[in-house]
Amino acid sequence: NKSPHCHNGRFGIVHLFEWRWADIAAECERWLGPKNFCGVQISPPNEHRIIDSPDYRPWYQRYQPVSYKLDSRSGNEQELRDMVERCNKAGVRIYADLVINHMTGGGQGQGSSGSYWNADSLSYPAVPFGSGDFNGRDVCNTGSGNIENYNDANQVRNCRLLGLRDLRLGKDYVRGKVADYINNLIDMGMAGFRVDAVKHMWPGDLQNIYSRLKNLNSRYFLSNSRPFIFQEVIDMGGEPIKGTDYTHLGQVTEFKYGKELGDVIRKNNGQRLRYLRNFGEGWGMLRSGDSLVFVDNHDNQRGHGAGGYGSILTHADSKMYKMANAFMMAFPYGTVRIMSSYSWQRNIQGGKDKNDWIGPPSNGGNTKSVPINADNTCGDGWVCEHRWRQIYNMVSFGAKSQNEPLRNWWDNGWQQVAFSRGNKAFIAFNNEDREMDVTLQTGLPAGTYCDIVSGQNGKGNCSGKTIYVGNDGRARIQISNRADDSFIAIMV
Ligand code: QV4
Ligand code: CA
Repeated sequence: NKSPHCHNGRFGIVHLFEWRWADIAAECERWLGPKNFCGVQISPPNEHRIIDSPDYRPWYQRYQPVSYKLDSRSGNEQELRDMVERCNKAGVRIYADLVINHMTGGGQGQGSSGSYWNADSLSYPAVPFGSGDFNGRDVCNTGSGNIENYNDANQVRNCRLLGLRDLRLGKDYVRGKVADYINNLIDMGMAGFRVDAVKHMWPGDLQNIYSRLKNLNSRYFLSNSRPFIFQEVIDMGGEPIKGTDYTHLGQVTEFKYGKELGDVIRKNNGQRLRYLRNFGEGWGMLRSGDSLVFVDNHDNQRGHGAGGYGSILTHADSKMYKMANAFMMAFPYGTVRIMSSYSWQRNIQGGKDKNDWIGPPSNGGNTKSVPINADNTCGDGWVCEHRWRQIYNMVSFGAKSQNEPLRNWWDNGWQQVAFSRGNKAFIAFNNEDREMDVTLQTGLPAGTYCDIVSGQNGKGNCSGKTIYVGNDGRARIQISNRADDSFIAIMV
C-alpha cells in the first residue's frame, strides 16, 4: 500500500485538478504516456453537491459527497471507465481522491447525478445513509457540533469539519458502504487513492476499511497487488494528531515539504539553498518511503489548508516554482506529486483570496475541455504546469535517475548548489543575484550534453545549452541569474 505501482522507467504523479475524464484519457495517450509520467490523481469521481450561491459552482463542491454514484462534474461512469482503461493501456496509473470522512454541509438539494439529499435530516437516500450513520452528540461534545479546537483529538475525529456531516465510520454498515464504493473503483482498474481529511478519521476505522479492499485488478496489475494509499494529513507540528499516526496504513502527505522548500527558494528567514543538502528526513519530515511530496496543492495554492502565501510557491511565481519542482524531482526524497492547475484571478484582501472559490473554466458550470495549442501548452484557462518544458523534462530526469544515489553535492555556501544522481544525471541551481561560473564534478561519463531546462534534446540537435563533460567528469557550469531559468540539468 506504499507502492504507487508505476511501470518501469516512469516517475511522478500529476494532479489533473478538475479535469474531465475524457480529457484525462486523451492526455494519457498523447502526453503522459510518451513523457514517462507514472500516474494521475483525479478529482473525486463520486456524486457531489452542486453549489450555486453565494459561490457559483466552486471547485470545493466536490468535497461534499451526495452519494457514491460515479457521476460528477468531470463526467459519468462510462467516461470514467473509458479513462481508466485507456490510461492503463498507455502505461499511466489512476489514483482517485476519496472523500469518505463526511457528506455535505448544511442545506438540501439534488446532487450532480440528480440524487436528493437533505443535510438537516441527515438523509442521503442514494447511498443510503440516514441519521444513524453520522456522528452525533454522543461522540462530539462541542457547542456548535463542529471542530472548534485542533488540540482535542477527539473532536477533530468526531465533530464536523467545517460543518460537513461527519460519517460514523466506527459502524459496520458505514464501513461496508465506503468499502463497496472503493472496491468498485479498484475493479475498474484504479491503482490507488488519495484519502481526503484523514486527520478527521480514526486510524482504527481506516485500518478496518482498508482491510476490506480487494487486490488490484489483475488485468493491469501483478497478482496480489494492494492499492496505493496516500493520506491527507496536514501536520506542521504542534497538534496532538501526527502524520506518523497513519504511516502504518499508507503514505502521508508531507505538508512541511512545500512550505520549507518555498521558504528556501524565496530566501525567507535567512534560508539558503545549501541547507537543502539533507532536505527531508534531516529537516524533521516523515521517512522518505512514507512521504508524498509536492510544491503546492489544490488547497494551499489558494490559501486553504496549510502553508501560507508568503511561503508556498505556485504557477503564479513561475521562475521560482520551476526551480522548486526541479529540485523536488531531482532530489531523492518521497513520492513526487506535480500540481496541474487552472488559472483564476487572485484577489487577496486582508490575507484572504476573495476568489479562492472559483471553479474550473466552464460554460454555465459545465467544465470546459482542455484545448492543446501548437506549442504543447494548454488554452482556455488551463495552466497545465505538467506541460511546461522545464517540468516535464524533469519528469524524464526523475524517471532516469530515481534509483541512483545522491552524489557530488557541491555548494558555494549560499544560494548555489549542484549534485548528481549516481553517474546518470546532474543538476545545478543558481539562486544568487549574480552570475554563476564554476567548474564542477558532474559524475557523468565524458561527452557533450544538452541542458533539458533551456531547451530540448532532439535527434542530433539540441535547442538548449550545450554542456561539455571532460574525461575527468568535470564540466564548466555557467548560469545567469537573469536567464528565464536559473538552473541546468543534464542526463545520460
Ligand atoms: C461554512 C463555515 C462553517 C459552517 C458551515 C455551515 O466555514 O464554519 O459550519 O459553513 O454549514 C466549504 C466552504 C466552507 C463551508 C463548508 C460547508 O468553504 O466555508 O463552511 O463548505 O458548507 C474544501 C475547501 C473547504 C470547503 C470544503 C467542502 O477547502 O473550504 O468548505 O472543501 O466543500 C483542514 C483539514 C484538511 C482540509 C483542509 C482544507 O484538516 O483535511 O482543512 N483539506 C481537505 C481537502 C479540501 C477540502 C476538505 C478537506 C474537506 O483537501 O479541499 O475542503 O473535504 O486543514
Ligand atoms: Ca470524522
